[in-house]
Amino acid sequence: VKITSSLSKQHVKGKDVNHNEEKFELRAVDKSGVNATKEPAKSIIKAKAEEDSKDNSTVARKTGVHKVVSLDLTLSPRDANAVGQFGQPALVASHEDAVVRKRWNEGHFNVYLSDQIPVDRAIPDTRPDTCAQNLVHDDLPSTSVIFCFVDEVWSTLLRSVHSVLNRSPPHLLKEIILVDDFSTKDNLKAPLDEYMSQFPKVRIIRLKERQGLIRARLAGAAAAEGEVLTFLDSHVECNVGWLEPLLERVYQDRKKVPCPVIEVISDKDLSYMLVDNFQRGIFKWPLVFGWSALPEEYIKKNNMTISDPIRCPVMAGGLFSIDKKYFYELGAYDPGLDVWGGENMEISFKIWMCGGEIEIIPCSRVGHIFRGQNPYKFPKDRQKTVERNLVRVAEVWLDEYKDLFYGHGYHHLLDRKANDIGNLTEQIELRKRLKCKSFKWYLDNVYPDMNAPLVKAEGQVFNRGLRKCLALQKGSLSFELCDLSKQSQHFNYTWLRHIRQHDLCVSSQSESNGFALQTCENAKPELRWFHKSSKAEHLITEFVSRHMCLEAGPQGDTLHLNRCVPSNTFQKWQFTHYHAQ
Ligand code: LR7
Ligand code: MN
Repeated sequence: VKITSSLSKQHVKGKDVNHNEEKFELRAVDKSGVNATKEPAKSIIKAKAEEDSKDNSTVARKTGVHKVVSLDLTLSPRDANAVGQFGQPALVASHEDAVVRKRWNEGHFNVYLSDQIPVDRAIPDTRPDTCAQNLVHDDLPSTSVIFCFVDEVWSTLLRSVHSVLNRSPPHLLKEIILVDDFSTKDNLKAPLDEYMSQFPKVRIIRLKERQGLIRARLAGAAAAEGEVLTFLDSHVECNVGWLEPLLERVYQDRKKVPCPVIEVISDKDLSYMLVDNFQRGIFKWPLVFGWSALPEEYIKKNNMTISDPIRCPVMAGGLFSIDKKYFYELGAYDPGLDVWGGENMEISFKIWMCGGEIEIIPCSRVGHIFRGQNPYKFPKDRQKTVERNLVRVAEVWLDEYKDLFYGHGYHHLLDRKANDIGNLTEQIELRKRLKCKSFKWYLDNVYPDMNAPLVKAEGQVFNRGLRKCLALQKGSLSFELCDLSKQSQHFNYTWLRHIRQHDLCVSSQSESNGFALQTCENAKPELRWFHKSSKAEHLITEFVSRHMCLEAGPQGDTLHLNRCVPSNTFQKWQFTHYHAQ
């Protein structure tokens, strides 16, 4: 499987955002919230609190509320003619193409252009209309914002930091922690220290060797003093009013893990683009992150509006808030995960299976530059690094469903000798200690629209030439008249490509062109049979192992391997039920 990021880019709305200055200024006037207009608790909060109290997990607190603070500290005066101002697409003249291309690889986006855009540019307020009227509590917890970076582009790193400083209510922003994951660029050393020294809230932590984003986040979390941790990628722009809606959810229930809507900052023209509504994070096999719209019926059934929190089976990974104590109760991240990838699956499964919830909060919006490639080096092979991370996650969290992970192109990872995944004891212990629910529970309750059949096919194995079914009796295989009631005729064709009855698997023996029965073992390649099922052939196809086909003898007294001949019906097999191709 090639690991790509194609799925991970949010679908950008067909219609462009309103880059209208007027609208922007209109919103920006709404600074009243800074001094908290104390209005009675009503509407949204009340409705939500009632809804939440149904599960008894929320402590109802009686404090004041105010309208969400929609401030943007550097709003005026602003140079309306600056490049990229208000999130508009910025253009470079054609004679600059060469320099754009030359500097592209510094960050795998238009670095040349980014450097010309003000570090505190305005962006359009893309929240649904009702968001600015929402009420949040006066005594929200404070947060530490943690940015990890390795060789981040100067202008995008600064823009990320400024967007937090300018658009977060100061009393809620405990600090900004920049974790430098052993960058090599000179400007990220003394010049960055110097630049950030003008902001007392910004702290820089320097890692002494490259740790990867997962352990870098752990280092940031360990140093954090806020009650809530807020993780962000280092090439983002937080939008107006982004923070309070996140903290409000944590306040209502410390086991809620809210994520902002991640909008798209174009890698080419750096414009700020809206994404579709009702999007949630999902995964497909083999644990590939993606976005998918909530099912229409679900939206109707729950009377959802575009500003309601969206339950989210998995998070994208980079942008979320979490109660600091809760983060540690969950065992934080598996520190054995390297560099990049998989940690979003790990924390998502952990949160849901161990009693928490992940939500996307449409009233909180943060732009992110989606890049075609990672602009930094992986200490080891990228593909292998990500695969190893995913195997760790699969082995700890997926239970019997890990077969689906391996079965989607990762069979080779079952060979532990070739793939050292490190020690998992602590992670497995943690799951036990936290008494987390099963992966089946997660699928049934959190992601019911996920199709996850445990076997690819099951039932009788009918041979077309012989017109009889395979049977396993007294430890050996034979053919019998098909009889649905006989358990001896029931086999599974698994994701690991085993033809299996209980613990026994059909194995090919290349020397003798025969077969044998063996105890099923994941790592043995001789137990894997490639079985293509296609509707066109009425699901009757071959079992292929080592380029040879499983064949029944004409009298039904043998079962052997033979050269594959498409017209040979004694090589055609059919299971009763097929759950997946
Ligand atoms: O070794 C590293 N050390 C780091 O500090 C590698 C990366 N990093 C930093 C890096 O500088 C950046 O700030 O970690 C951050 C994330 O790395 P990216 O931007 O290269 O990741 P990404 O945006 O391609 O990938 C997404 O998936 C990752 C899986 O490990 C992380 O969870 C990222 O945080 C995550 N990004 C998002 O969720 C933003 C939305 C993208 C989507 C979908
Ligand atoms: Mn990123």
